[in-house]
Amino acid sequence: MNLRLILGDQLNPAHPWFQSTHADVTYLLAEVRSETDYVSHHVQKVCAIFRSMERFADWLEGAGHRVRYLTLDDTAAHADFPSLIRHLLETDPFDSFDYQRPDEYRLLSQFRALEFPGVTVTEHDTHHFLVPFEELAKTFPVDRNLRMETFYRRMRKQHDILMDGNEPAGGQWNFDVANRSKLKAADLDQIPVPQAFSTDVADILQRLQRHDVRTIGSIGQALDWPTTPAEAREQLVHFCESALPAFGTFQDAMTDQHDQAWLLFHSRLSFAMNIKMLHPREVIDAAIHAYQSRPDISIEQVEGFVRQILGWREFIRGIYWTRMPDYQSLNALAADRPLPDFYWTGETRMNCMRQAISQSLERAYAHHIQRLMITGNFAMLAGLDPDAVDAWYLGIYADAFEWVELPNTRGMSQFADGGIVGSKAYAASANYINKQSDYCRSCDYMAAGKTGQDACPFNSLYWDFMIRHRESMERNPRIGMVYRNWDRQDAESRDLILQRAAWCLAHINEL
Ligand code: FAD
Ligand code: DLZ
Ligand code: SF4
Repeated sequence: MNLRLILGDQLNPAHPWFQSTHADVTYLLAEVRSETDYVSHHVQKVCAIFRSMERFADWLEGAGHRVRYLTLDDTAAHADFPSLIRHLLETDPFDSFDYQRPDEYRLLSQFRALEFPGVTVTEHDTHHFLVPFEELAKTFPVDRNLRMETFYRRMRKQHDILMDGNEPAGGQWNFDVANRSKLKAADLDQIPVPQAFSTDVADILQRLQRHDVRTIGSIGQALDWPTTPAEAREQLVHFCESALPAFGTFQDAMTDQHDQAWLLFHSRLSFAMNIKMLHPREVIDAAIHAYQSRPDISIEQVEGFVRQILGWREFIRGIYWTRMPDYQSLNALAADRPLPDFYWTGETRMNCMRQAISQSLERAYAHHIQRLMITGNFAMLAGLDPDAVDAWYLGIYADAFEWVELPNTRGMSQFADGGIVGSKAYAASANYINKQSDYCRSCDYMAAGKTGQDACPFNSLYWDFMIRHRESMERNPRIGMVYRNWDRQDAESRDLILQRAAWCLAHINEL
């Protein structure tokens, strides 16, 4: 008898395990406290994972497999997977235990240490990523400075994606410069209505309450996330039809002037991909098919989208697995300030932060530029402790799993890895936020102000950050110019800016 574990982010119906049925194999899906508790998750994330697990179990059963689904009620006596699995192996006549390789260092270490007398333990691949696990060490050597762009071009060639023979389709590898438009009033009409879902999760909410599971954020009447591969595919089709035609153009734009400002032209497919309901290659192929069959989708749009999945997503995973476990404690900028309360409430006078945090609490979602240039940028400028920042990002987003959250947060956004993911810190003042959004127009603070109580905190904090880290940052030729601008200002102005920053840091919860 063989017991096979399927984790909450391993719901891949195309996995080789499920291609034939075996009477001696039992599939196990289990709600377990170690997973609900390793961080405070958003309530929508837990509900979306549990409902997707249940529906996956139903599908497996319908396809003729033997399945055990254990809820929190059934697993209450077991704190984690090793304890639960030991119990199951002792109470039923299983002689082998199989698992798919977890996408997280913590669980992988736990599973590789499992030993049960008389039971064979076997690890299997998840068959989900485009770079095979065994090739990660060769593809992402630890002794080399890696850049996403180089990796991405190699992936395009290797998988023959958006290629004209040996040349990139459209004559350019990267249309990033075409992806920076601000939304003008006339563009707001183009923002599509997102695909919505409304799954009843009242029973799960009751279960979470019964077991005192601590969650963050809110949930409306029903769950607005896909919970089956069919629903995820609906979301993909809807995205290609309605948002892909402008995805690249407005990839970095932000607004608070529209009902769908929280999503704009983004796909919200990360959750479905990360729990493996949807294969990244299927998403890439669907976008390219739409581009090839529809004249209103230009290469700039589709390339921008493909780059995120074929490039960034795979690159980030490679960094995670080749740099862990050291990576999780890197703190190159020695940041140590606690997270201000407004990260948990959204209650701040800074409009950009209020919008990004409130929608995250309300929807378990923020789009990339909000995560990077608003909440992430503020955290880095203010010197917030990267452990606290990681825990926030890992908990609040429905798509957050450590392999993808950690290098994005600690690396790309906080520069705590000292430049492994990106070549420079994404530090920005109000100037950038004002250029990419209309947040500043309805903010209590003055985007142009650097000193005094009304001045935008991002401005003085930006300079304070740059001065705090001058020695290391100035070595980067892409940043040297910034210091020449600073040095040109008179001493009194510089002093006032740093005083304003000191006030902001001392009164951070009042901002
Ligand atoms: P779209 O804008 O529609 O992009 C399409 C897809 O590209 C995404 O679904 C995603 O799979 C992929 N993608 C885009 N950017 C990245 C990236 N930088 N890394 C990996 N994949 C990417 N993404 C997660 O999936 N989980 C996380 O926990 C996560 N944490 C992040 C934390 C920070 C601080 C930052 C700056 C980014 C983080 N990202 C994370 C990356 C990115 O912000 C999200 O993938 C994206 O916002 C998800 O929304 P979407 O599906 O609408 O993406
Ligand atoms: C995130 C999550 C949560 C909240 N709960 C469960 C669970 O009860 N059972 C389960 O199998 N998986 C859950 N997950 C997803 C796991 O935490 C995820 O598989 C690991 O973090 C590896 O990526
Ligand atoms: Fe954010 Fe500053 Fe603009 Fe206000 S003025 S929205 S705080 S960048």
